[in-house]
Amino acid sequence: MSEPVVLRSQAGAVRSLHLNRPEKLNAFNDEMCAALIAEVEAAAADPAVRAIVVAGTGRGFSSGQDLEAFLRAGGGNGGMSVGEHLKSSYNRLVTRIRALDKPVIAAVNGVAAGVGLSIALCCDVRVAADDAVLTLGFAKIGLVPDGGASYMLPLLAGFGRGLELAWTCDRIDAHEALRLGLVNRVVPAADFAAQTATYAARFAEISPSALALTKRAFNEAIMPGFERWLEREADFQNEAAAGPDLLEGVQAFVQKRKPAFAAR
Ligand code: LHQ
Repeated sequence: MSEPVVLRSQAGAVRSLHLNRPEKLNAFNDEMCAALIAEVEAAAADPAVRAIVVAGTGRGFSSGQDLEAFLRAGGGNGGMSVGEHLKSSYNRLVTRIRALDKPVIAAVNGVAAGVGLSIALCCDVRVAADDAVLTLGFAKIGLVPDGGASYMLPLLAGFGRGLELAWTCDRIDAHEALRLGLVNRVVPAADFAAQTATYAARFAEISPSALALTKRAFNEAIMPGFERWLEREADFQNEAAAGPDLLEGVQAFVQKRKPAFAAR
């Protein structure tokens, strides 16, 4: 039997969910996204869980959408538009994470790219290994940041710095991510699991009602339009995906070459 694409473990009141497609740096296919949503729902409903950690197995947190699977599916997902695909997968996941009354901690153990980074940014707090690398990656395949990234990037890093990262897709290291406010703390890679466990355990000791109501207050104060924005973001992505650059960008990635985007 093949390994589950999301591994679940529990230590005290902390539930850890590990994305588990390490050979692809935990790139998301439909199965992994659905499994993560189901695990988040299960953790939400379980009274023994007071904090949730999302991490990756191997050297990646997640490299975003599985671009080979995307290409194999003919540049779409079972006949769905890219926007419909977003709404039925990543947007459901990040909406649930934001609405959850328990803290969700992204443990960025390694490279985080594309919608993998979006998901980390939509979690409540982020801890990164000192050898982690973050990159948006969307513009390299002719897309706009999705999965809530176009909302969270300016919120966390500021407008100019967020836009620069979204456009250039520069790879930034964990210390730069800390400086920009994209992660809360950086810990040595060699001690990542232990320090993440200690960090997460702190949240599991806080009054559950204080945690939940504070999260709701921050959500309502700063991001009341988040869900509506996800719909709009998916519209922008549909518009981007309608042009030729997405296919050129994805083919260039698979063929390990630089994309050539025509002027228009
Ligand atoms: C991968 C991937 C990957 C498949 C590495 N897929 N195999 C929404 C709606 C619709 C359409 C599309 O997308 C979206 C949302 C998105 O997430 S769009 C953005 C998708 N992600 C990216 O564009 C990132 C692509 N990957 C990269 O830029 C690099 O691989 C990163 C920066 C993540 C890591 O670089 P390296 O550390 O140098 O590793 P690598 O490039 O050598 O990757 C290792 C292997 O993983 C390699 O396979 P191979 O067989 O050659 O060893 C890659 O092909 C594979 N891989 N990301 N997203």
